[in-house]
Amino acid sequence: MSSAKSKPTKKQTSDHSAALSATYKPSAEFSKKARIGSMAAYEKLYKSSIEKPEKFWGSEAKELHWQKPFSKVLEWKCPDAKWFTGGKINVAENCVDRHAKGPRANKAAIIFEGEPGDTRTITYAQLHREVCQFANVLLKRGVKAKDRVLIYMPMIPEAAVAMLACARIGAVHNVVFGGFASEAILDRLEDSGATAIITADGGWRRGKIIPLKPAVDEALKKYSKVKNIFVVNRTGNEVSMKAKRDLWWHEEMASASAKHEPKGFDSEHPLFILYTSGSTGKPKGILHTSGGYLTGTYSTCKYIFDMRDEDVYWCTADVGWITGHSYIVYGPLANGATQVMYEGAPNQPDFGRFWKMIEQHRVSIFYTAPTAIRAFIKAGDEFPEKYDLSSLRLLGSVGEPINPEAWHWYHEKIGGGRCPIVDTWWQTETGAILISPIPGATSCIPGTATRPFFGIDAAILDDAGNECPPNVDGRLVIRKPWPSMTRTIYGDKARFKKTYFSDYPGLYTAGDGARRDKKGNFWIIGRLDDVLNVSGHRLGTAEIESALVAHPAVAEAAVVGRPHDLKGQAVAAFVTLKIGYEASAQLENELRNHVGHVIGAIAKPDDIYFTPGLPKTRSGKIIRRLLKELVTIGTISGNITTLDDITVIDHLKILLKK
Ligand code: 7RM
Repeated sequence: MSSAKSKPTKKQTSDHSAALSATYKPSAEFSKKARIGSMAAYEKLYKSSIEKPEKFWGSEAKELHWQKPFSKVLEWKCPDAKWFTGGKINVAENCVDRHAKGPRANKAAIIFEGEPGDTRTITYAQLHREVCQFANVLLKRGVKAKDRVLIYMPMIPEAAVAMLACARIGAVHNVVFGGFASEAILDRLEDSGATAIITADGGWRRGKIIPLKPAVDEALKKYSKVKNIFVVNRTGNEVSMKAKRDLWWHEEMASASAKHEPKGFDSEHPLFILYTSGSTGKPKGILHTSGGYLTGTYSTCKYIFDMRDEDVYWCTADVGWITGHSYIVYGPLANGATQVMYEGAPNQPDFGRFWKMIEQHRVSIFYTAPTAIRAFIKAGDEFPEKYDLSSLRLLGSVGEPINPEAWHWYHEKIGGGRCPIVDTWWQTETGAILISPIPGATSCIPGTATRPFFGIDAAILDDAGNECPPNVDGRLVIRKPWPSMTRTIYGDKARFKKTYFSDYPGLYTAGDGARRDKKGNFWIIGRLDDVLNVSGHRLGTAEIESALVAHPAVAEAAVVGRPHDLKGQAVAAFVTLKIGYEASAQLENELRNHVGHVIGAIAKPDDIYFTPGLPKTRSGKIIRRLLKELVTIGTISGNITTLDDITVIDHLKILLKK
């Protein structure tokens, strides 16, 4: 197997930092089989895709099934994009019928594993049947094209069936993450004007039933437009069913026909709304449409995950996030992939669960988040070491910059040193991955998402709108429209224009800080509100965090700025330690010096707080805003409804009083 290992170009020495910045070229074996097998091939296609984006995207779109071919690839009048105009497409037909009616009919589409250990394999033919049936259920109950349908479900195949059935009849789904409370449901119902809800009695999480239906009932006390609630029987816990309004999924399905002809919708027909937090105010309803979104997710899956019929793909995200929409439902199914879907927690019954599932289902492509990787590092190497992970050939990362320490652990302990890691940068708004290695071509360097995807014209600009020279921080922008870009903030075009298209005329601003190195690799620093300015030096909180996490004692770290008389801002670090390490003044000092050593004295944290946990959103993003409030005003004034564990805040308040 050693010939297949991707080798660091720098000699692996005892020098820790040299190993951390090594470059990993894909193995010859991997490149040979890949669609894009060399950097020269990437450069060539990238160049032509940027010179003629409409040609590239047009030919990608043509790999999908159009009921009526499009006459024009793009109509762009900033901020309004129309892709594949004149074309009629049915998204569900592309994700399901196309495969169900061909040689993939009896291929597994979804290999489901419930947290208690129950498993179910759904072939494309079976998926087709279920999607058609549920489409008929929705139609029978009066759901029409463009109606909004709220989906609040656990990670079970019915969630994908529900989304696809909406897409099939042209209804607009709004998936609300199952971890959100009734208030979040109510906000979204009101903003979207939804008239139907699809939910379940509950789902399994950490060995317990998490009820879902009661939160829906609670929200509906203050919202009256919902005509029907469809309820999947997953956990068997008792739920109250309101006569006529509330319907059991299995009862509705039992009498529904499996015959449904998919109608073609305009390419710009709305597909879904997904709410995402902005820097201020209420969540934004990011709207995505049909033909362009499907083209983007299809094409990125094909090139970035290099998906093959023989692959078993697993993305550990929840369907409640954009990653679940694009890289569980639409992208992989449009590619006819076989994928694993898992209901529960990564540590149920212990931190070996994921690795056991990879062994059992022979997973070959695995896509997860840095926050999960750090939790696994903290739990200990003995978990992955117990299992055979040799089926893996490609790893992916998403959601935040991956710190080199986590990258190396992922590469060695999970990838066995042989799997490329695609560090994929994108956003709810971008719909699909925009910056990422192409695994058979790009040399991976821990910490960089490397180069833009085909057709993506990414750049880094200074405040005046000039392109930053290499290694100088600026704002990440996308200069040309791309098919899977969001079309609006639902019901608020003005906010859409202001948030994304007003910093620089005609360009999309991502809200992330980034820099490019001399080779053209993009290093994402983080949200611009997370950038510190210490004595005139710009520092990414992620950089300091990465340095802290590289210390053997540190499991996870979050860094924020606080006002400082002399420096402008001082660095405050919140640190959780790995098991076996204890907080002490000595360790505090050691960490300070460590950061000074890795980045420079300027980045040494002024304050270090040792804490058992960090405030996170339910998708695992650290909420630095709360930490920032704590260190600046000593308390929390803002909204904490997105917080996963409220007790963390109480603990931090006590810590800061000391
Ligand atoms: C897919 C997703 C978007 C924000 C984005 C970044 C951060 C995501 C990476 C990343 C560095 C990455 N959508 N982000 N991926 N930063 N490297 N590979 O997470 O809408 O929920 O978040 O996440 O700050 O702007 S999202």
